[in-house]
Amino acid sequence: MKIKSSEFIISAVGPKQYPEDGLPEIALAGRSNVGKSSLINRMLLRRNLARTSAQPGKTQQLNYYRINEELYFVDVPGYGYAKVSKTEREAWGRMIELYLREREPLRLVIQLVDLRHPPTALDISMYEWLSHYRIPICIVGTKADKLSRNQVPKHGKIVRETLGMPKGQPLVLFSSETGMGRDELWSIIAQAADIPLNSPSEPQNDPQETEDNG
Ligand SMILES: Nc1nc2c(ncn2[C@@H]2O[C@H](COP(=O)(O)OP(=O)(O)O)[C@@H](O)[C@H]2O)c(=O)[nH]1
Ligand SMILES: [Mg+2]
Repeated sequence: MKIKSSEFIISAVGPKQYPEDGLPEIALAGRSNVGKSSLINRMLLRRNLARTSAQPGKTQQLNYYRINEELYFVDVPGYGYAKVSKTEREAWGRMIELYLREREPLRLVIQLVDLRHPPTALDISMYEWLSHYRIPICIVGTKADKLSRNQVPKHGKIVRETLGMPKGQPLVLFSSETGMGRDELWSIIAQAADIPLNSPSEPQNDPQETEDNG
């Protein structure tokens, strides 16, 4: 995917603030600190567009980023953050639930899990919830660079088994440090959003950059 533009649009605290242009939306979900902001930055080749926060879970909004005037990334701040009140957490949960269940332009939820450890109980319930509502999911195992080369596929297998993922469902082994998994994830996103990997307005004059996804 050629990134021609990427910009932060809004931290939405409710549906009235969601964009109305109907562009496809790709949501990023996962517990605080799992690497959502880092993944957004790496996907967009931006160093600091999505702040990699030192204060996990502080943001309680849906953060919208628009890419190439073609799609949005929606950063859904982490679940499982202990330091907010129960009332806050419940209100937040309702907002996320509504967004995930009823947002018309939503095409895919990328659920991030930390590849170093088996998915947590919260990861599992999030996954089961999304599956229950038949929301398209792609699981991304983050921080793959922190594992040795031969640990990576082993841990991938544990993630698949722990979540009970069906065979055809994608699991992308990812690293925001090295860029591992980036091309694979873009290809999944482009397919879900129904946009070309290389925009048609962009002459494909460099055949070596064209991916073979066969
Ligand atoms: N080594 C490594 N560290 C990562 C990776 N992704 C995120 N981190 C680190 O994990 C911490 C939390 O990342 P962040 O993107 O803010 O997580 P978020 O809370 O889900 O948005 C930061 O210190 C990041 O630098 C990765 O792929 N590899
Ligand atoms: Mg973040």
